[in-house]
Amino acid sequence: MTILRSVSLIGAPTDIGAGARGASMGPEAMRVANLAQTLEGHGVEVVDRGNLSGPYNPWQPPVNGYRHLPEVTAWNRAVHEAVYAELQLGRLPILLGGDHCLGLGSISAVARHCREAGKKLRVLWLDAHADFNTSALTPSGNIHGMPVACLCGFGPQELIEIGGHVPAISPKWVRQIGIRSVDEGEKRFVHEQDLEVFDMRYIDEMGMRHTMELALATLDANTHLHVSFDVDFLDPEIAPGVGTTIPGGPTYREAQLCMEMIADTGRMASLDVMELNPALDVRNKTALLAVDLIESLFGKSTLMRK
Ligand code: B3U
Ligand code: MN
Ligand code: MN
Repeated sequence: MTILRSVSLIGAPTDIGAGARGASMGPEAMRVANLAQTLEGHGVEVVDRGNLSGPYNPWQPPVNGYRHLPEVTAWNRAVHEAVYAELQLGRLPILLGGDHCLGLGSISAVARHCREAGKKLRVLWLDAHADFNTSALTPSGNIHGMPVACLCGFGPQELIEIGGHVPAISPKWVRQIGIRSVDEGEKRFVHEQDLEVFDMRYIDEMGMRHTMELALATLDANTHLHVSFDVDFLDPEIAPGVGTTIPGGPTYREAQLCMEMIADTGRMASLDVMELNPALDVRNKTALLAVDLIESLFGKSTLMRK
């Protein structure tokens, strides 16, 4: 397998784009759940870069359709630089969120790296939500509901240009999996932009195996695979520690298979673990589950495979 085996953990302790407080404690909960030690147990070299810093959360209502836009911009700039620096070193960055607005900083860095290295990019967006809102469509103003739209060039100037190239990515490069909560206007926009969405209805009918076969089709040796894992992707029965629980998500077995099939490609070269909210968790079980699933992403499976 050609998985990059040198990993850098980057903590981004903020809930600046979220609708509930607490995702700012996500990075520490992942460390307490032994993420680094667990990966080392699988032969992965791990360096923990510690936490980024940025503005505190002023908890204000939306201004022109956005909550905390200047603060969101500052955090995403920090994330962009940190993720880009690790990619330049040939390492695999794992961004520990933090809310999902930071997927913008992370994926814009990955896209910049791919542009410069002449690589193709595939983004797997594992989430209950499409995160494809704009200021005109959002019901909340929370920017964690907008990162995919911003990456595709639909958003405020200061956010869409973070990676220097607008748009950072094309909707064609994205596959969304596990989606089950999309706002009305957002739904129309997803169709308009032709985002490829494997929602829960699709997974129910076709199964996780077929879903992942399609989502991972046409990867080649020159493809950088980025996984953006919003922990609310998982069913809340197994993962209560997130700000917006949406019932009817993937079970433990479905989530494991999803991660194992990603690992089998050998192409994953960057990862976000977002929206973990320890304030809403039960004895850190959601963080422990996330670590368990990340182990599978790095190639652990029940039986040895060749
Ligand atoms: N779509 C809603 C809710 C939401 C999106 N992402 C999360 N929640 N975590 C919104 O506010 O944009
Ligand atoms: Mn999300
Ligand atoms: Mn979500």
